[in-house]
Amino acid sequence: MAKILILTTGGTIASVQSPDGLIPSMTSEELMSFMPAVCGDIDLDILPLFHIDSTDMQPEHWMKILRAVRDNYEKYDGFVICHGTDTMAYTAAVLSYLIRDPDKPIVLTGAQKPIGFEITDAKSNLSDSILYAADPMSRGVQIVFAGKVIAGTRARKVRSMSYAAFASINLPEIAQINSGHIIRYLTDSAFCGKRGAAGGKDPARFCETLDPKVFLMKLTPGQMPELIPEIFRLYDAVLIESFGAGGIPDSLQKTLFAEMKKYRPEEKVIAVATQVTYEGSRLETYEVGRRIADSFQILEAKDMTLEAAMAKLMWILGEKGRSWEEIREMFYTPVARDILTGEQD
Ligand code: ASN
Repeated sequence: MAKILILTTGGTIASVQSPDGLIPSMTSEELMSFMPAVCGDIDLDILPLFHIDSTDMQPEHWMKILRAVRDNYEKYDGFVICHGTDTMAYTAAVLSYLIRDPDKPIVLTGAQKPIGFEITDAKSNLSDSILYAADPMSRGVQIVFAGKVIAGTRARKVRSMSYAAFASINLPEIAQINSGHIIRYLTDSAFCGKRGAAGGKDPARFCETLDPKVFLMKLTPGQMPELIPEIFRLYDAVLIESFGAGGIPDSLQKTLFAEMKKYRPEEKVIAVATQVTYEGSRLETYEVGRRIADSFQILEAKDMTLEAAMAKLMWILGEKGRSWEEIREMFYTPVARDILTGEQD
């Protein structure tokens, strides 16, 4: 009989209506009381971690989730983390880097409507997640939501109200779940393989260091450069969410480049990504992109999601003293299919 541990953190799934709006105050026992018997032969335990709207998710919460999975890893066959949808893609990305080569499934799920509402997606999301986590071929960090199984490194919240809240960006969905049947599309060893078989790698290594000082700087036309020196002062890495294939506007270039010249590339890591959802960046395409790519040692997110690029930088910089070569190599080395186009492109 598969043993699954359900970790609860709050979110809409565990929310109740209050005069001030939805609040995630349901206890884990109340949450589970709404669950119909999922499958006769799955043994479920519940571990409440906290009760927050995922808008309030912080790196300390990520560490609490990580330690709960680590401390119970040997005792269970799979994990289901009930989480608010707003920051679920960030948590999924962070866990994908901090839990390396897991040979068991670590599933994140939630809902767009509370489990106590008459019309809700919570019950199907939870039962799909439990079913997926109990399947002996499931492994790795994934989001199970609205019948889709999405790699933790590839998820993005794309709808704020309706049920199909998540999309898989620049990678097909790993699987679909239809009326209790799992249809697998990707069978890489990161997502699929017999439990306990590490595929030649050390099974599940847990990394507990993270550097949250990564700033996401979204570019907009007309932006003023005055804040840039302050961002450089406060943060260890800046992920520039630029336009289209990637580029730096003339209006910001002087200030940005002056700051970049003050530091070695490993002291302030600069990465360029795009605000376009699909297909990623290709900095060498335009002169506006080559301006930065030809003059500085920087990273490029390419087809990675912003959430994954943020989380990957936090993970890489979590260990102090890495050289620029190490940082670059780690950033471009694929983890759970987070990047398809490596440095060679
Ligand atoms: N605000 C909620 C949260 O992220 C949204 C949800 O779960 N659907 O906690």
